[in-house]
Amino acid sequence: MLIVNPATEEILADMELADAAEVDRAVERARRAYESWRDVAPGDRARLLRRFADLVDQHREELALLELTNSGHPIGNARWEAGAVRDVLHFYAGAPERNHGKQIPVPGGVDITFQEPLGVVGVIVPWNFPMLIMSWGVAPALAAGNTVIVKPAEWTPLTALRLAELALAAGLPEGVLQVLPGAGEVAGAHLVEHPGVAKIVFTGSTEVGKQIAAKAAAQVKRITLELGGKNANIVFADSDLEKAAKTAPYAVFDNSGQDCCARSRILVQAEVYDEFLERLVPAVRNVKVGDPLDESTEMGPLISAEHLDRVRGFIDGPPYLQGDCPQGKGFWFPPTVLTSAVTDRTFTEEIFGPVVSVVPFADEAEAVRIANDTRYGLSGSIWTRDVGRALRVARAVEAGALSVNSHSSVRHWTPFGGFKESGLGRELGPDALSAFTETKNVFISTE
Ligand code: TXE
Repeated sequence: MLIVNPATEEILADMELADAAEVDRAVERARRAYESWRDVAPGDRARLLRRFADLVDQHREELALLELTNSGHPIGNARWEAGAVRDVLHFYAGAPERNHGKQIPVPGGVDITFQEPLGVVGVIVPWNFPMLIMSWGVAPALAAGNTVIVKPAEWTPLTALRLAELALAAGLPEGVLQVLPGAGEVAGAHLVEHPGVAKIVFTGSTEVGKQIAAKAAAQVKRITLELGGKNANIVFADSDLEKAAKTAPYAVFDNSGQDCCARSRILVQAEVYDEFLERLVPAVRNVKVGDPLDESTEMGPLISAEHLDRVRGFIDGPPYLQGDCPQGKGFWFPPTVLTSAVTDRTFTEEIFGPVVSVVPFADEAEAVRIANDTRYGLSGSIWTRDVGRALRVARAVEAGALSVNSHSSVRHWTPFGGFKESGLGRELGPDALSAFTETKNVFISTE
């Protein structure tokens, strides 16, 4: 399969895709590696993960440029992502030595629990944040004593392959972390169905997530799912309107809108609706779209020609506002603002492109009703100066990661994941380890 730079359409590599037999061999290697990796002393496992993190840090610029070339991310974003991969590895490097069980008082003996690793974990990664999302599954899985097979997205395998090389160079034993480029329906599906794989971590579309959940259920296989989003950015009349309008474009056009946390529905209280739109226009026009290598670029291209067609297909009338983007080679789409009705497809479906819809609402109850009127429930923002309202709305919105007077969704210290059809389970934060371990209870009689 040809791997293409989405900003230039230059061919970067011709990648061989793994077939089912190759997945079988990788699972066999991972199972063998698991036999010794699970028994590596926690302090030694921690040291290896720290060394891996240090190598990522030393290769930060190289990884950033590779991600930029393969995914079209602006250089500033790509550098941040490489730094975030390092931070996630460091954070979970602290976990093996703190992965304690409990001693529970019971009559007639002593009762203790152990946090046992699961075995081989399959991590199926999307193309929107290839190395970052890979690290969210890999770091806690390895820390807990599992071995991992990563199946990167077809279009974006390059940083994943480089990270696997760095892991080996850091001293992780052969077979502990493997990366297998392959097609979703072939290598991905085979990993999900393989009885030797104990758990699947999947980030991608809700449709594929449902198929994976159904197949995993047949084997009672453990799963964590991070799926789509159609997130609300709720702006109340009492908010700092200038800040809300200035930051709103970045909350959706960042990574060209290819972000499950994109705040692609802006809900504005009716009395400030016109004023908000007036302030939004220059903010959108100011978004710098272009060459990802240019240090001042804020938005790059879409990932592929196919995805560009999909995003274009959503726009069937004149938009309220459209910014500029490069013409010619590359998969470019301009920042686009729509004033949709709440029933429009653009307001209800995840576009996964730089398209945002703005609608008015009358009061708090209506804002919550519109925000929740979706099958998704991943993230959202609430802009208000009223603390009581901020908390009331945050509690009422059915989503897993909310921010008040901010658009921040992902921090490696805190849990991340979705309500409803946005997913199952949580990644990141201190509790992620429990998603990669099984609790074992042992009772020892003293009688
Ligand atoms: O995702 P897929 P696609 C949403 C977004 C986007 C749409 C389609 O709306 O426009 O999904 O993107 C692997 N068994 N998100 O088609 O197909 C695949 O190879 C096992 C949201 O790229 O879900 C890739 O590695 N694996 C999202 C990964 O699944 C399978 C991120 C994701 O691909 C498989 C990406 C199968 N049957 C897209 N079929 C987010 N939550 O951030 C595919 N795959």
